[in-house]
Amino acid sequence: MTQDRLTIGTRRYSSWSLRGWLAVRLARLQVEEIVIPLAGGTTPAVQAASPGGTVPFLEHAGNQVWDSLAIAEYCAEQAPGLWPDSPAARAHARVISAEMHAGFRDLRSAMPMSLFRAGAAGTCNAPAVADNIARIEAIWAETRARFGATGPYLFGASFTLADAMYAPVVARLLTYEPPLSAESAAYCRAVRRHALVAAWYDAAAEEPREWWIEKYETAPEPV
Ligand SMILES: N[C@@H](CCC(=O)N[C@@H](CS)C(=O)NCC(=O)O)C(=O)O
Repeated sequence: MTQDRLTIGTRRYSSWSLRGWLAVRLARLQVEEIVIPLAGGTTPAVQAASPGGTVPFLEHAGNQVWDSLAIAEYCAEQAPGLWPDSPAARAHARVISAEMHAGFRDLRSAMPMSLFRAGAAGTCNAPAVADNIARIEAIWAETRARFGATGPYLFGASFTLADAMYAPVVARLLTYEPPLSAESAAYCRAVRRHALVAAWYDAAAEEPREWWIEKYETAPEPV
């Protein structure tokens, strides 16, 4: 039987790891955390550690789960309540999480997650990225209008797996500071203030300097 553990990549950069880690922490799974410093391309240690060659990779109770959305679903089975309660809200949470997991490629490549990158604000105005951001803002606005009246998150007072899936998008928007509606900016602040997200940032700030990847720390060329 394997040890229960969650393998993740460098917290400053590993957006998919943040999603999986939030799900595992929301579900309160007792796992050892192993952090593999990412190389900024293919990371041999990640290839060796994970069946899918990527992180996050969860090993729990003899199960192996190597994809962030699958980890979210696994955690929801372990701790019911991580998706919204009503079937309509749950269906919506799942479809917007799936859209995030499969999409927004222009945003993801133009704005790599780098939590403390200096000089990044306002550097990316590419139309394809603006289109991705417009779609994300539309999703957030629709979701909050339909389901979010009770609190600051997508489905109200509870930080759900849908918020976990969008947390790295929030991190990118906070680093690159593109123009956002007041409502989107308020949602980003709420996510950043969540105790688990704050804990992730704090742990990322403590990572050794040797793990930094220069191309993600220097100011990006404006596009
Ligand atoms: N679809 C996967 C994508 C995971 C992914 O691409 N993770 C990156 C790190 S953020 C990775 O492991 N890259 C391979 C490497 O660094 O070698 C998921 O949702 O978990």
